[in-house]
Amino acid sequence: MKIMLIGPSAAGKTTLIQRLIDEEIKYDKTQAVEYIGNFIDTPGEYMQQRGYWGSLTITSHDADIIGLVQDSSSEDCWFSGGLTSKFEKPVVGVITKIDKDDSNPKQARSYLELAGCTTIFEVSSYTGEGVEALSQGFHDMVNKYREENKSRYADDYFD
Ligand SMILES: Nc1nc2c(ncn2[C@@H]2O[C@H](COP(=O)(O)OP(=O)(O)OP(=O)(O)O)[C@@H](O)[C@H]2O)c(=O)[nH]1
Ligand SMILES: [Mg+2]
Repeated sequence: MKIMLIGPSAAGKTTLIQRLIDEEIKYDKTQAVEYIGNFIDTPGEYMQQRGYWGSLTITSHDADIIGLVQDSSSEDCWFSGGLTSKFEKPVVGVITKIDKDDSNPKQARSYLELAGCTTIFEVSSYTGEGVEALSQGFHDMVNKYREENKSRYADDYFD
């Protein structure tokens, strides 16, 4: 199973992956698309700069599920309305940094809903809150998608 995270720079994608795979949490700027275990990490600039969109789209075909990552302490929204329809895989919304004093999960949720996310998780990679539920959510959605779309893919596609 491959989970691809997309979101602006500093949204917390890499830190979330570190938490999900139980690695030491340390800042490590993502410089290129990186495959880390079951995850595909992407640099925020790839969604913030139009010219890189093609790369994200192509890589998304390698993923079973896409996570749009929104920092709950940021007022900026980089997701265009209806963005989820651009991907042919399930897309979930992920709200990060809910431990912060200036966290505003409600606003973050409204951004992700406008982007088209119907399933949204709230997490803190620092405290671990919500991370287990997110992990389970990824699994459940991928399994459902596989079951529903079996006939569209070769037998070994999801191996
Ligand atoms: N308080 C708090 N800070 C966080 C959390 N997650 C990430 N951060 C901090 O936010 C900053 C950016 O995190 P990254 O995970 O590197 O963000 P990114 O989305 O991978 O950024 P790019 O690689 O530039 O695309 C770092 O300083 C993290 O320590 C969180 O859950 N809580
Ligand atoms: Mg990163």
